[in-house]
Amino acid sequence: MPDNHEPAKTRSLRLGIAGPVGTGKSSVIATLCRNLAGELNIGVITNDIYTDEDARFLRSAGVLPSERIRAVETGACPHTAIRDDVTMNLIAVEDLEQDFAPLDIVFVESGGDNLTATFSPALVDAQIFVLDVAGGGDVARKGGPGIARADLLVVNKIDLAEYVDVDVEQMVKDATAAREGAPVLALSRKQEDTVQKLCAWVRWMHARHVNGEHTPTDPGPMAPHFHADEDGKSHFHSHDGDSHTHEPAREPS
Ligand SMILES: Nc1nc2c(ncn2[C@@H]2O[C@H](COP(=O)(O)OP(=O)(O)OP(=O)(O)O)[C@@H](O)[C@H]2O)c(=O)[nH]1
Ligand SMILES: [Mg+2]
Repeated sequence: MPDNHEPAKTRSLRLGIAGPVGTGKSSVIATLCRNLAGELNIGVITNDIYTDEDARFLRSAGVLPSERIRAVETGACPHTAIRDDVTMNLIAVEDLEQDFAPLDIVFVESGGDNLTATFSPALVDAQIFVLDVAGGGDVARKGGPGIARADLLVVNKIDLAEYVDVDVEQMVKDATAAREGAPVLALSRKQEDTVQKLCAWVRWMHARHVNGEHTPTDPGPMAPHFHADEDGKSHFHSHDGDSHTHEPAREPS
């Protein structure tokens, strides 16, 4: 008997882009959209604390129809919405997948945060962590969950390396050692060969996702850190396994 039900739609590859403030996350997404939108059906979710600045930047870049780029305003430290309670982001991703079905990839940009913020595997299937040479050549050696265990580590803005005295080859070598051989890509949006390598990695990850060959992995929780409340008081904050605890901060000595 013929089956009139619609065929099950394949869920998109949800690909997170994390990394410290200003390292080039939005630019990486713009570059990927510019290069891949002709072959893959793409949507984008951005995360900002108080604004939709990243979404507006991407819309103005004209790399995708603007309705495919949606902003989540987290209203709290960005890592909270990509790690502890991903509900806002999950709803945004699912709405986008439904409105533009079938999407191949949804890029989720994390708000710029500290070096250790990573996505929960409940939100994304794979994640790219973006560093840049301007943050210093030794950053890659310092490790942390995103640097060590993201699916891809990008060392961005290598066109600036000579101005900030960074040896890109050494930085990539250090990062590769910190990642025990997991992939590291030196990138500049001004160097086409590096852009093509980034696109090739994303195509490869998408194919693995479609073929059921990719298992999302958790890079691990971020390091304990301090937050300032609106009243100016700070509290200690840790993300250990499933628990998420706040304690009053110790007085500075
Ligand atoms: N020279 C150079 N500049 C770049 C490159 N990629 C990004 N930039 C610049 O770096 C700055 C920050 O880029 P964004 O893409 O906005 O960085 P971001 O990580 O999204 O920033 P936040 O969302 O604010 O954390 C911008 O001025 C970009 O033009 C690159 O490959 N080379
Ligand atoms: Mg951005």
